[in-house]
Amino acid sequence: MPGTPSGSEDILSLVRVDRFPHLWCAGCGHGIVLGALVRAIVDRRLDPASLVVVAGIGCAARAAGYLKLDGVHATHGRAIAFATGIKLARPELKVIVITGDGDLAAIGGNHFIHAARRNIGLTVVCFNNSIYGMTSGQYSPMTPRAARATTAPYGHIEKPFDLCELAAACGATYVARGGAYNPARLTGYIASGLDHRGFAFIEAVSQCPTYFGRRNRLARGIDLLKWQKEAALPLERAASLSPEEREGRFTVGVFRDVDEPEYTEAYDGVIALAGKKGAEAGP
Ligand SMILES: Cc1ncc(C[n+]2csc(CCOP(=O)(O)OP(=O)(O)O)c2C)c(N)n1
Repeated sequence: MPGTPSGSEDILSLVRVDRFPHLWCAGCGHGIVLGALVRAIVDRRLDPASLVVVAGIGCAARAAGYLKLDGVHATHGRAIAFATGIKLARPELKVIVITGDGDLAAIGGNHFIHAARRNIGLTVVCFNNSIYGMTSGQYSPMTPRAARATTAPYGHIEKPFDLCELAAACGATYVARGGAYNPARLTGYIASGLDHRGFAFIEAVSQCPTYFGRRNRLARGIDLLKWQKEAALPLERAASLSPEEREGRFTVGVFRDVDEPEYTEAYDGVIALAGKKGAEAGP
């Protein structure tokens, strides 16, 4: 039953423990986010045979390889494109996309905005560690202004995206942000995303002590988790604060949750109509 506390046996049945030790560095947040995803699947008692996981390239994307589910480890930035094809061919499946902030918002940005606009039924979980972890710490579209990165040794001069505002503005119908600092809340957001029939986007703030933390005086995973906990601002509270008071913080909560026509359902309608027209026209 949804909401029932789940046993570790259910959780382990979804994890390829034989592939451990995993490749993530000590203190990395990606394992916590993966744990939240697994708990959400168990919580909703989803049949593993009804799930497909699609990942791009990066430390985040490697999470898909630790799941005992059918899946595709796709090319960099193209997870949503592969997932769109799978969903169109097999709309009855739940298609989960695992992606990093670079994979999703840099090279994959075009796929992201258009999938959100189409409201196609995918559950996209972005592990946002504000950096390209896998390739040794280049800045990403999510690196905060003034933060240091391998490619911004004097401080980053660009303003990052707000991925949740972007997803919602493009048309995503479920949008939420949580973080590794609060795995229970994050699990709830992912579970709601899995329940949702349209495009669900969950941003999971994660941490990279190795490349982001060390360059920004937050060298240990615990330092970054403490920073997340202090910087997280519930949406309801954020509304009453000035831009100055919100500076350096990030909002958490559910940004959007609405029911709108889902793409593959609408596409089925086109197939039915085309079949009828074809039959009327005769051979
Ligand atoms: C076409 C292409 N360009 C660049 C790369 C190199 N590359 C691999 S992973 C990656 C960035 C991954 O960053 P992110 O998605 O934020 O994930 P993280 O490793 O931080 O979890 C890049 C640029 C690649 N594999 N393919």
